[in-house]
Amino acid sequence: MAVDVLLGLQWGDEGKGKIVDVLAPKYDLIARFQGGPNAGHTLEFDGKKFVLNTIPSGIFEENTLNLIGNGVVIDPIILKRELDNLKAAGHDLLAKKNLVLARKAHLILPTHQLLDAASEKKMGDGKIGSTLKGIGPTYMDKTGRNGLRIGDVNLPDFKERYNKLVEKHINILSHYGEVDDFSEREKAFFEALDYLKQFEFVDSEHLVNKYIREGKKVLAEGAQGTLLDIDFGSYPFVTSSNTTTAGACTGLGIAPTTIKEVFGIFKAYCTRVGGGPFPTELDNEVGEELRKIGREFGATTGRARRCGWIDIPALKYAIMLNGVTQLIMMKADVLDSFEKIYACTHYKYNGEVIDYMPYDINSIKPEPIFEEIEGWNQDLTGIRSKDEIPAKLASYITYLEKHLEVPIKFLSVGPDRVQTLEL
Ligand code: 2SA
Ligand code: MG
Repeated sequence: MAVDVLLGLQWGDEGKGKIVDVLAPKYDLIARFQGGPNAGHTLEFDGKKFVLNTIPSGIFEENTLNLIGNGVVIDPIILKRELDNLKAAGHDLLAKKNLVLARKAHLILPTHQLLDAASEKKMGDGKIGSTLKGIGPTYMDKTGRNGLRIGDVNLPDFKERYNKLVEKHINILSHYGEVDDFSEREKAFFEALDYLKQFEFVDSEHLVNKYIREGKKVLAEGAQGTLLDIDFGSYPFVTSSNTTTAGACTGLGIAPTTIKEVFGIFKAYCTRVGGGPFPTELDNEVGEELRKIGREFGATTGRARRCGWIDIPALKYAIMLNGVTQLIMMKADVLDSFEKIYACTHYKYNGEVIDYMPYDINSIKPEPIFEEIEGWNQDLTGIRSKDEIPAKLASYITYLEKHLEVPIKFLSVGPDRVQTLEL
């Protein structure tokens, strides 16, 4: 058993990128297993900040290989841009040879993006609030068995396959209305593909299992969060992939029995970006303050994230679905200035008090029941060891562990690598 999984337990943006970067030295391989450039993984160290979309967060570590797994959807234009930006900052991954791509990863075409935009426009108020990166339409073509995979670029009839798929897309788009010109983007798409061909394409299932056999350590890096999972999230306001531990199996080609630790990441409060239900949302000045202090803006789209208090029933649901063995609490420092903080322990729902996430949270809103908790009211950002944790924060941690029944093993008190405490 040599694979650990790291994923988000809320609606994304829990800080997965930062923690992968911190843990990377312990691993030989870091593998992204689902999602695509809808993700924005932010890493900060040595006064520098990087946002990664498709590229795994282990690239800054020497001796760690990074894999974009078969479950990921790749926009070649965005991936090339990420690689260009990294190169300009002194990290040339082509030279370092520390990034490989799964042949079976599906490609996001320029027309997938047009379809995403057209679908969102058509839905009006009921829209998903997608990142408009073409994620949904690409996974639709994958499950619809029409998709193109990055390994296909080396096939002699790639261009014909591409044209056939684009023709299908144009047909659909013309039902929505006018088809925007995408010739510039198409040109960039093929240029980017040519560039990406210089990287090694692998069969991720064989690569990862070889690592496992050789006793090497693998970390599977999730994107988005459990409550955005296509099966178990707040459907239809979800992303189009399995963001849960199960997704690591299908998104890399590994058996469930190879998985050892499951790191579940959550914020000391909660955020959501895009549409959909959010029981503990604070649509008021407190939410505004959390957004301001926590700098809660989309790492990819810049959209303001909705903010609210921590939701224990939702976290318990996520822990169950993923088989979480260790918890990691992020952004505790964002609560430094709050005299009182709140944790939702139950919902009032349909005239009843319940402690679980019900089936329908779209048409009937669960009303959160909060417990009040004394804030620690002190600056945590300079803390570097667990002995310096204030008593009130220590009791908040114990309180959460009691409810969640899983130990909190790491605590983050700021965006920098060094602001991470092992508990
Ligand atoms: P999509 O684009 O089809 O996956 O959108 C569907 C829903 O999933 C949400 N989603 C996200 N939520 C939080 N963070 C994400 N990544 C970026 C970030 C988002 C950004 O790190 O900040 O920059 O706005 C992410 N990706 C997808 C999305 O909001 C929809 O609700
Ligand atoms: Mg993010």
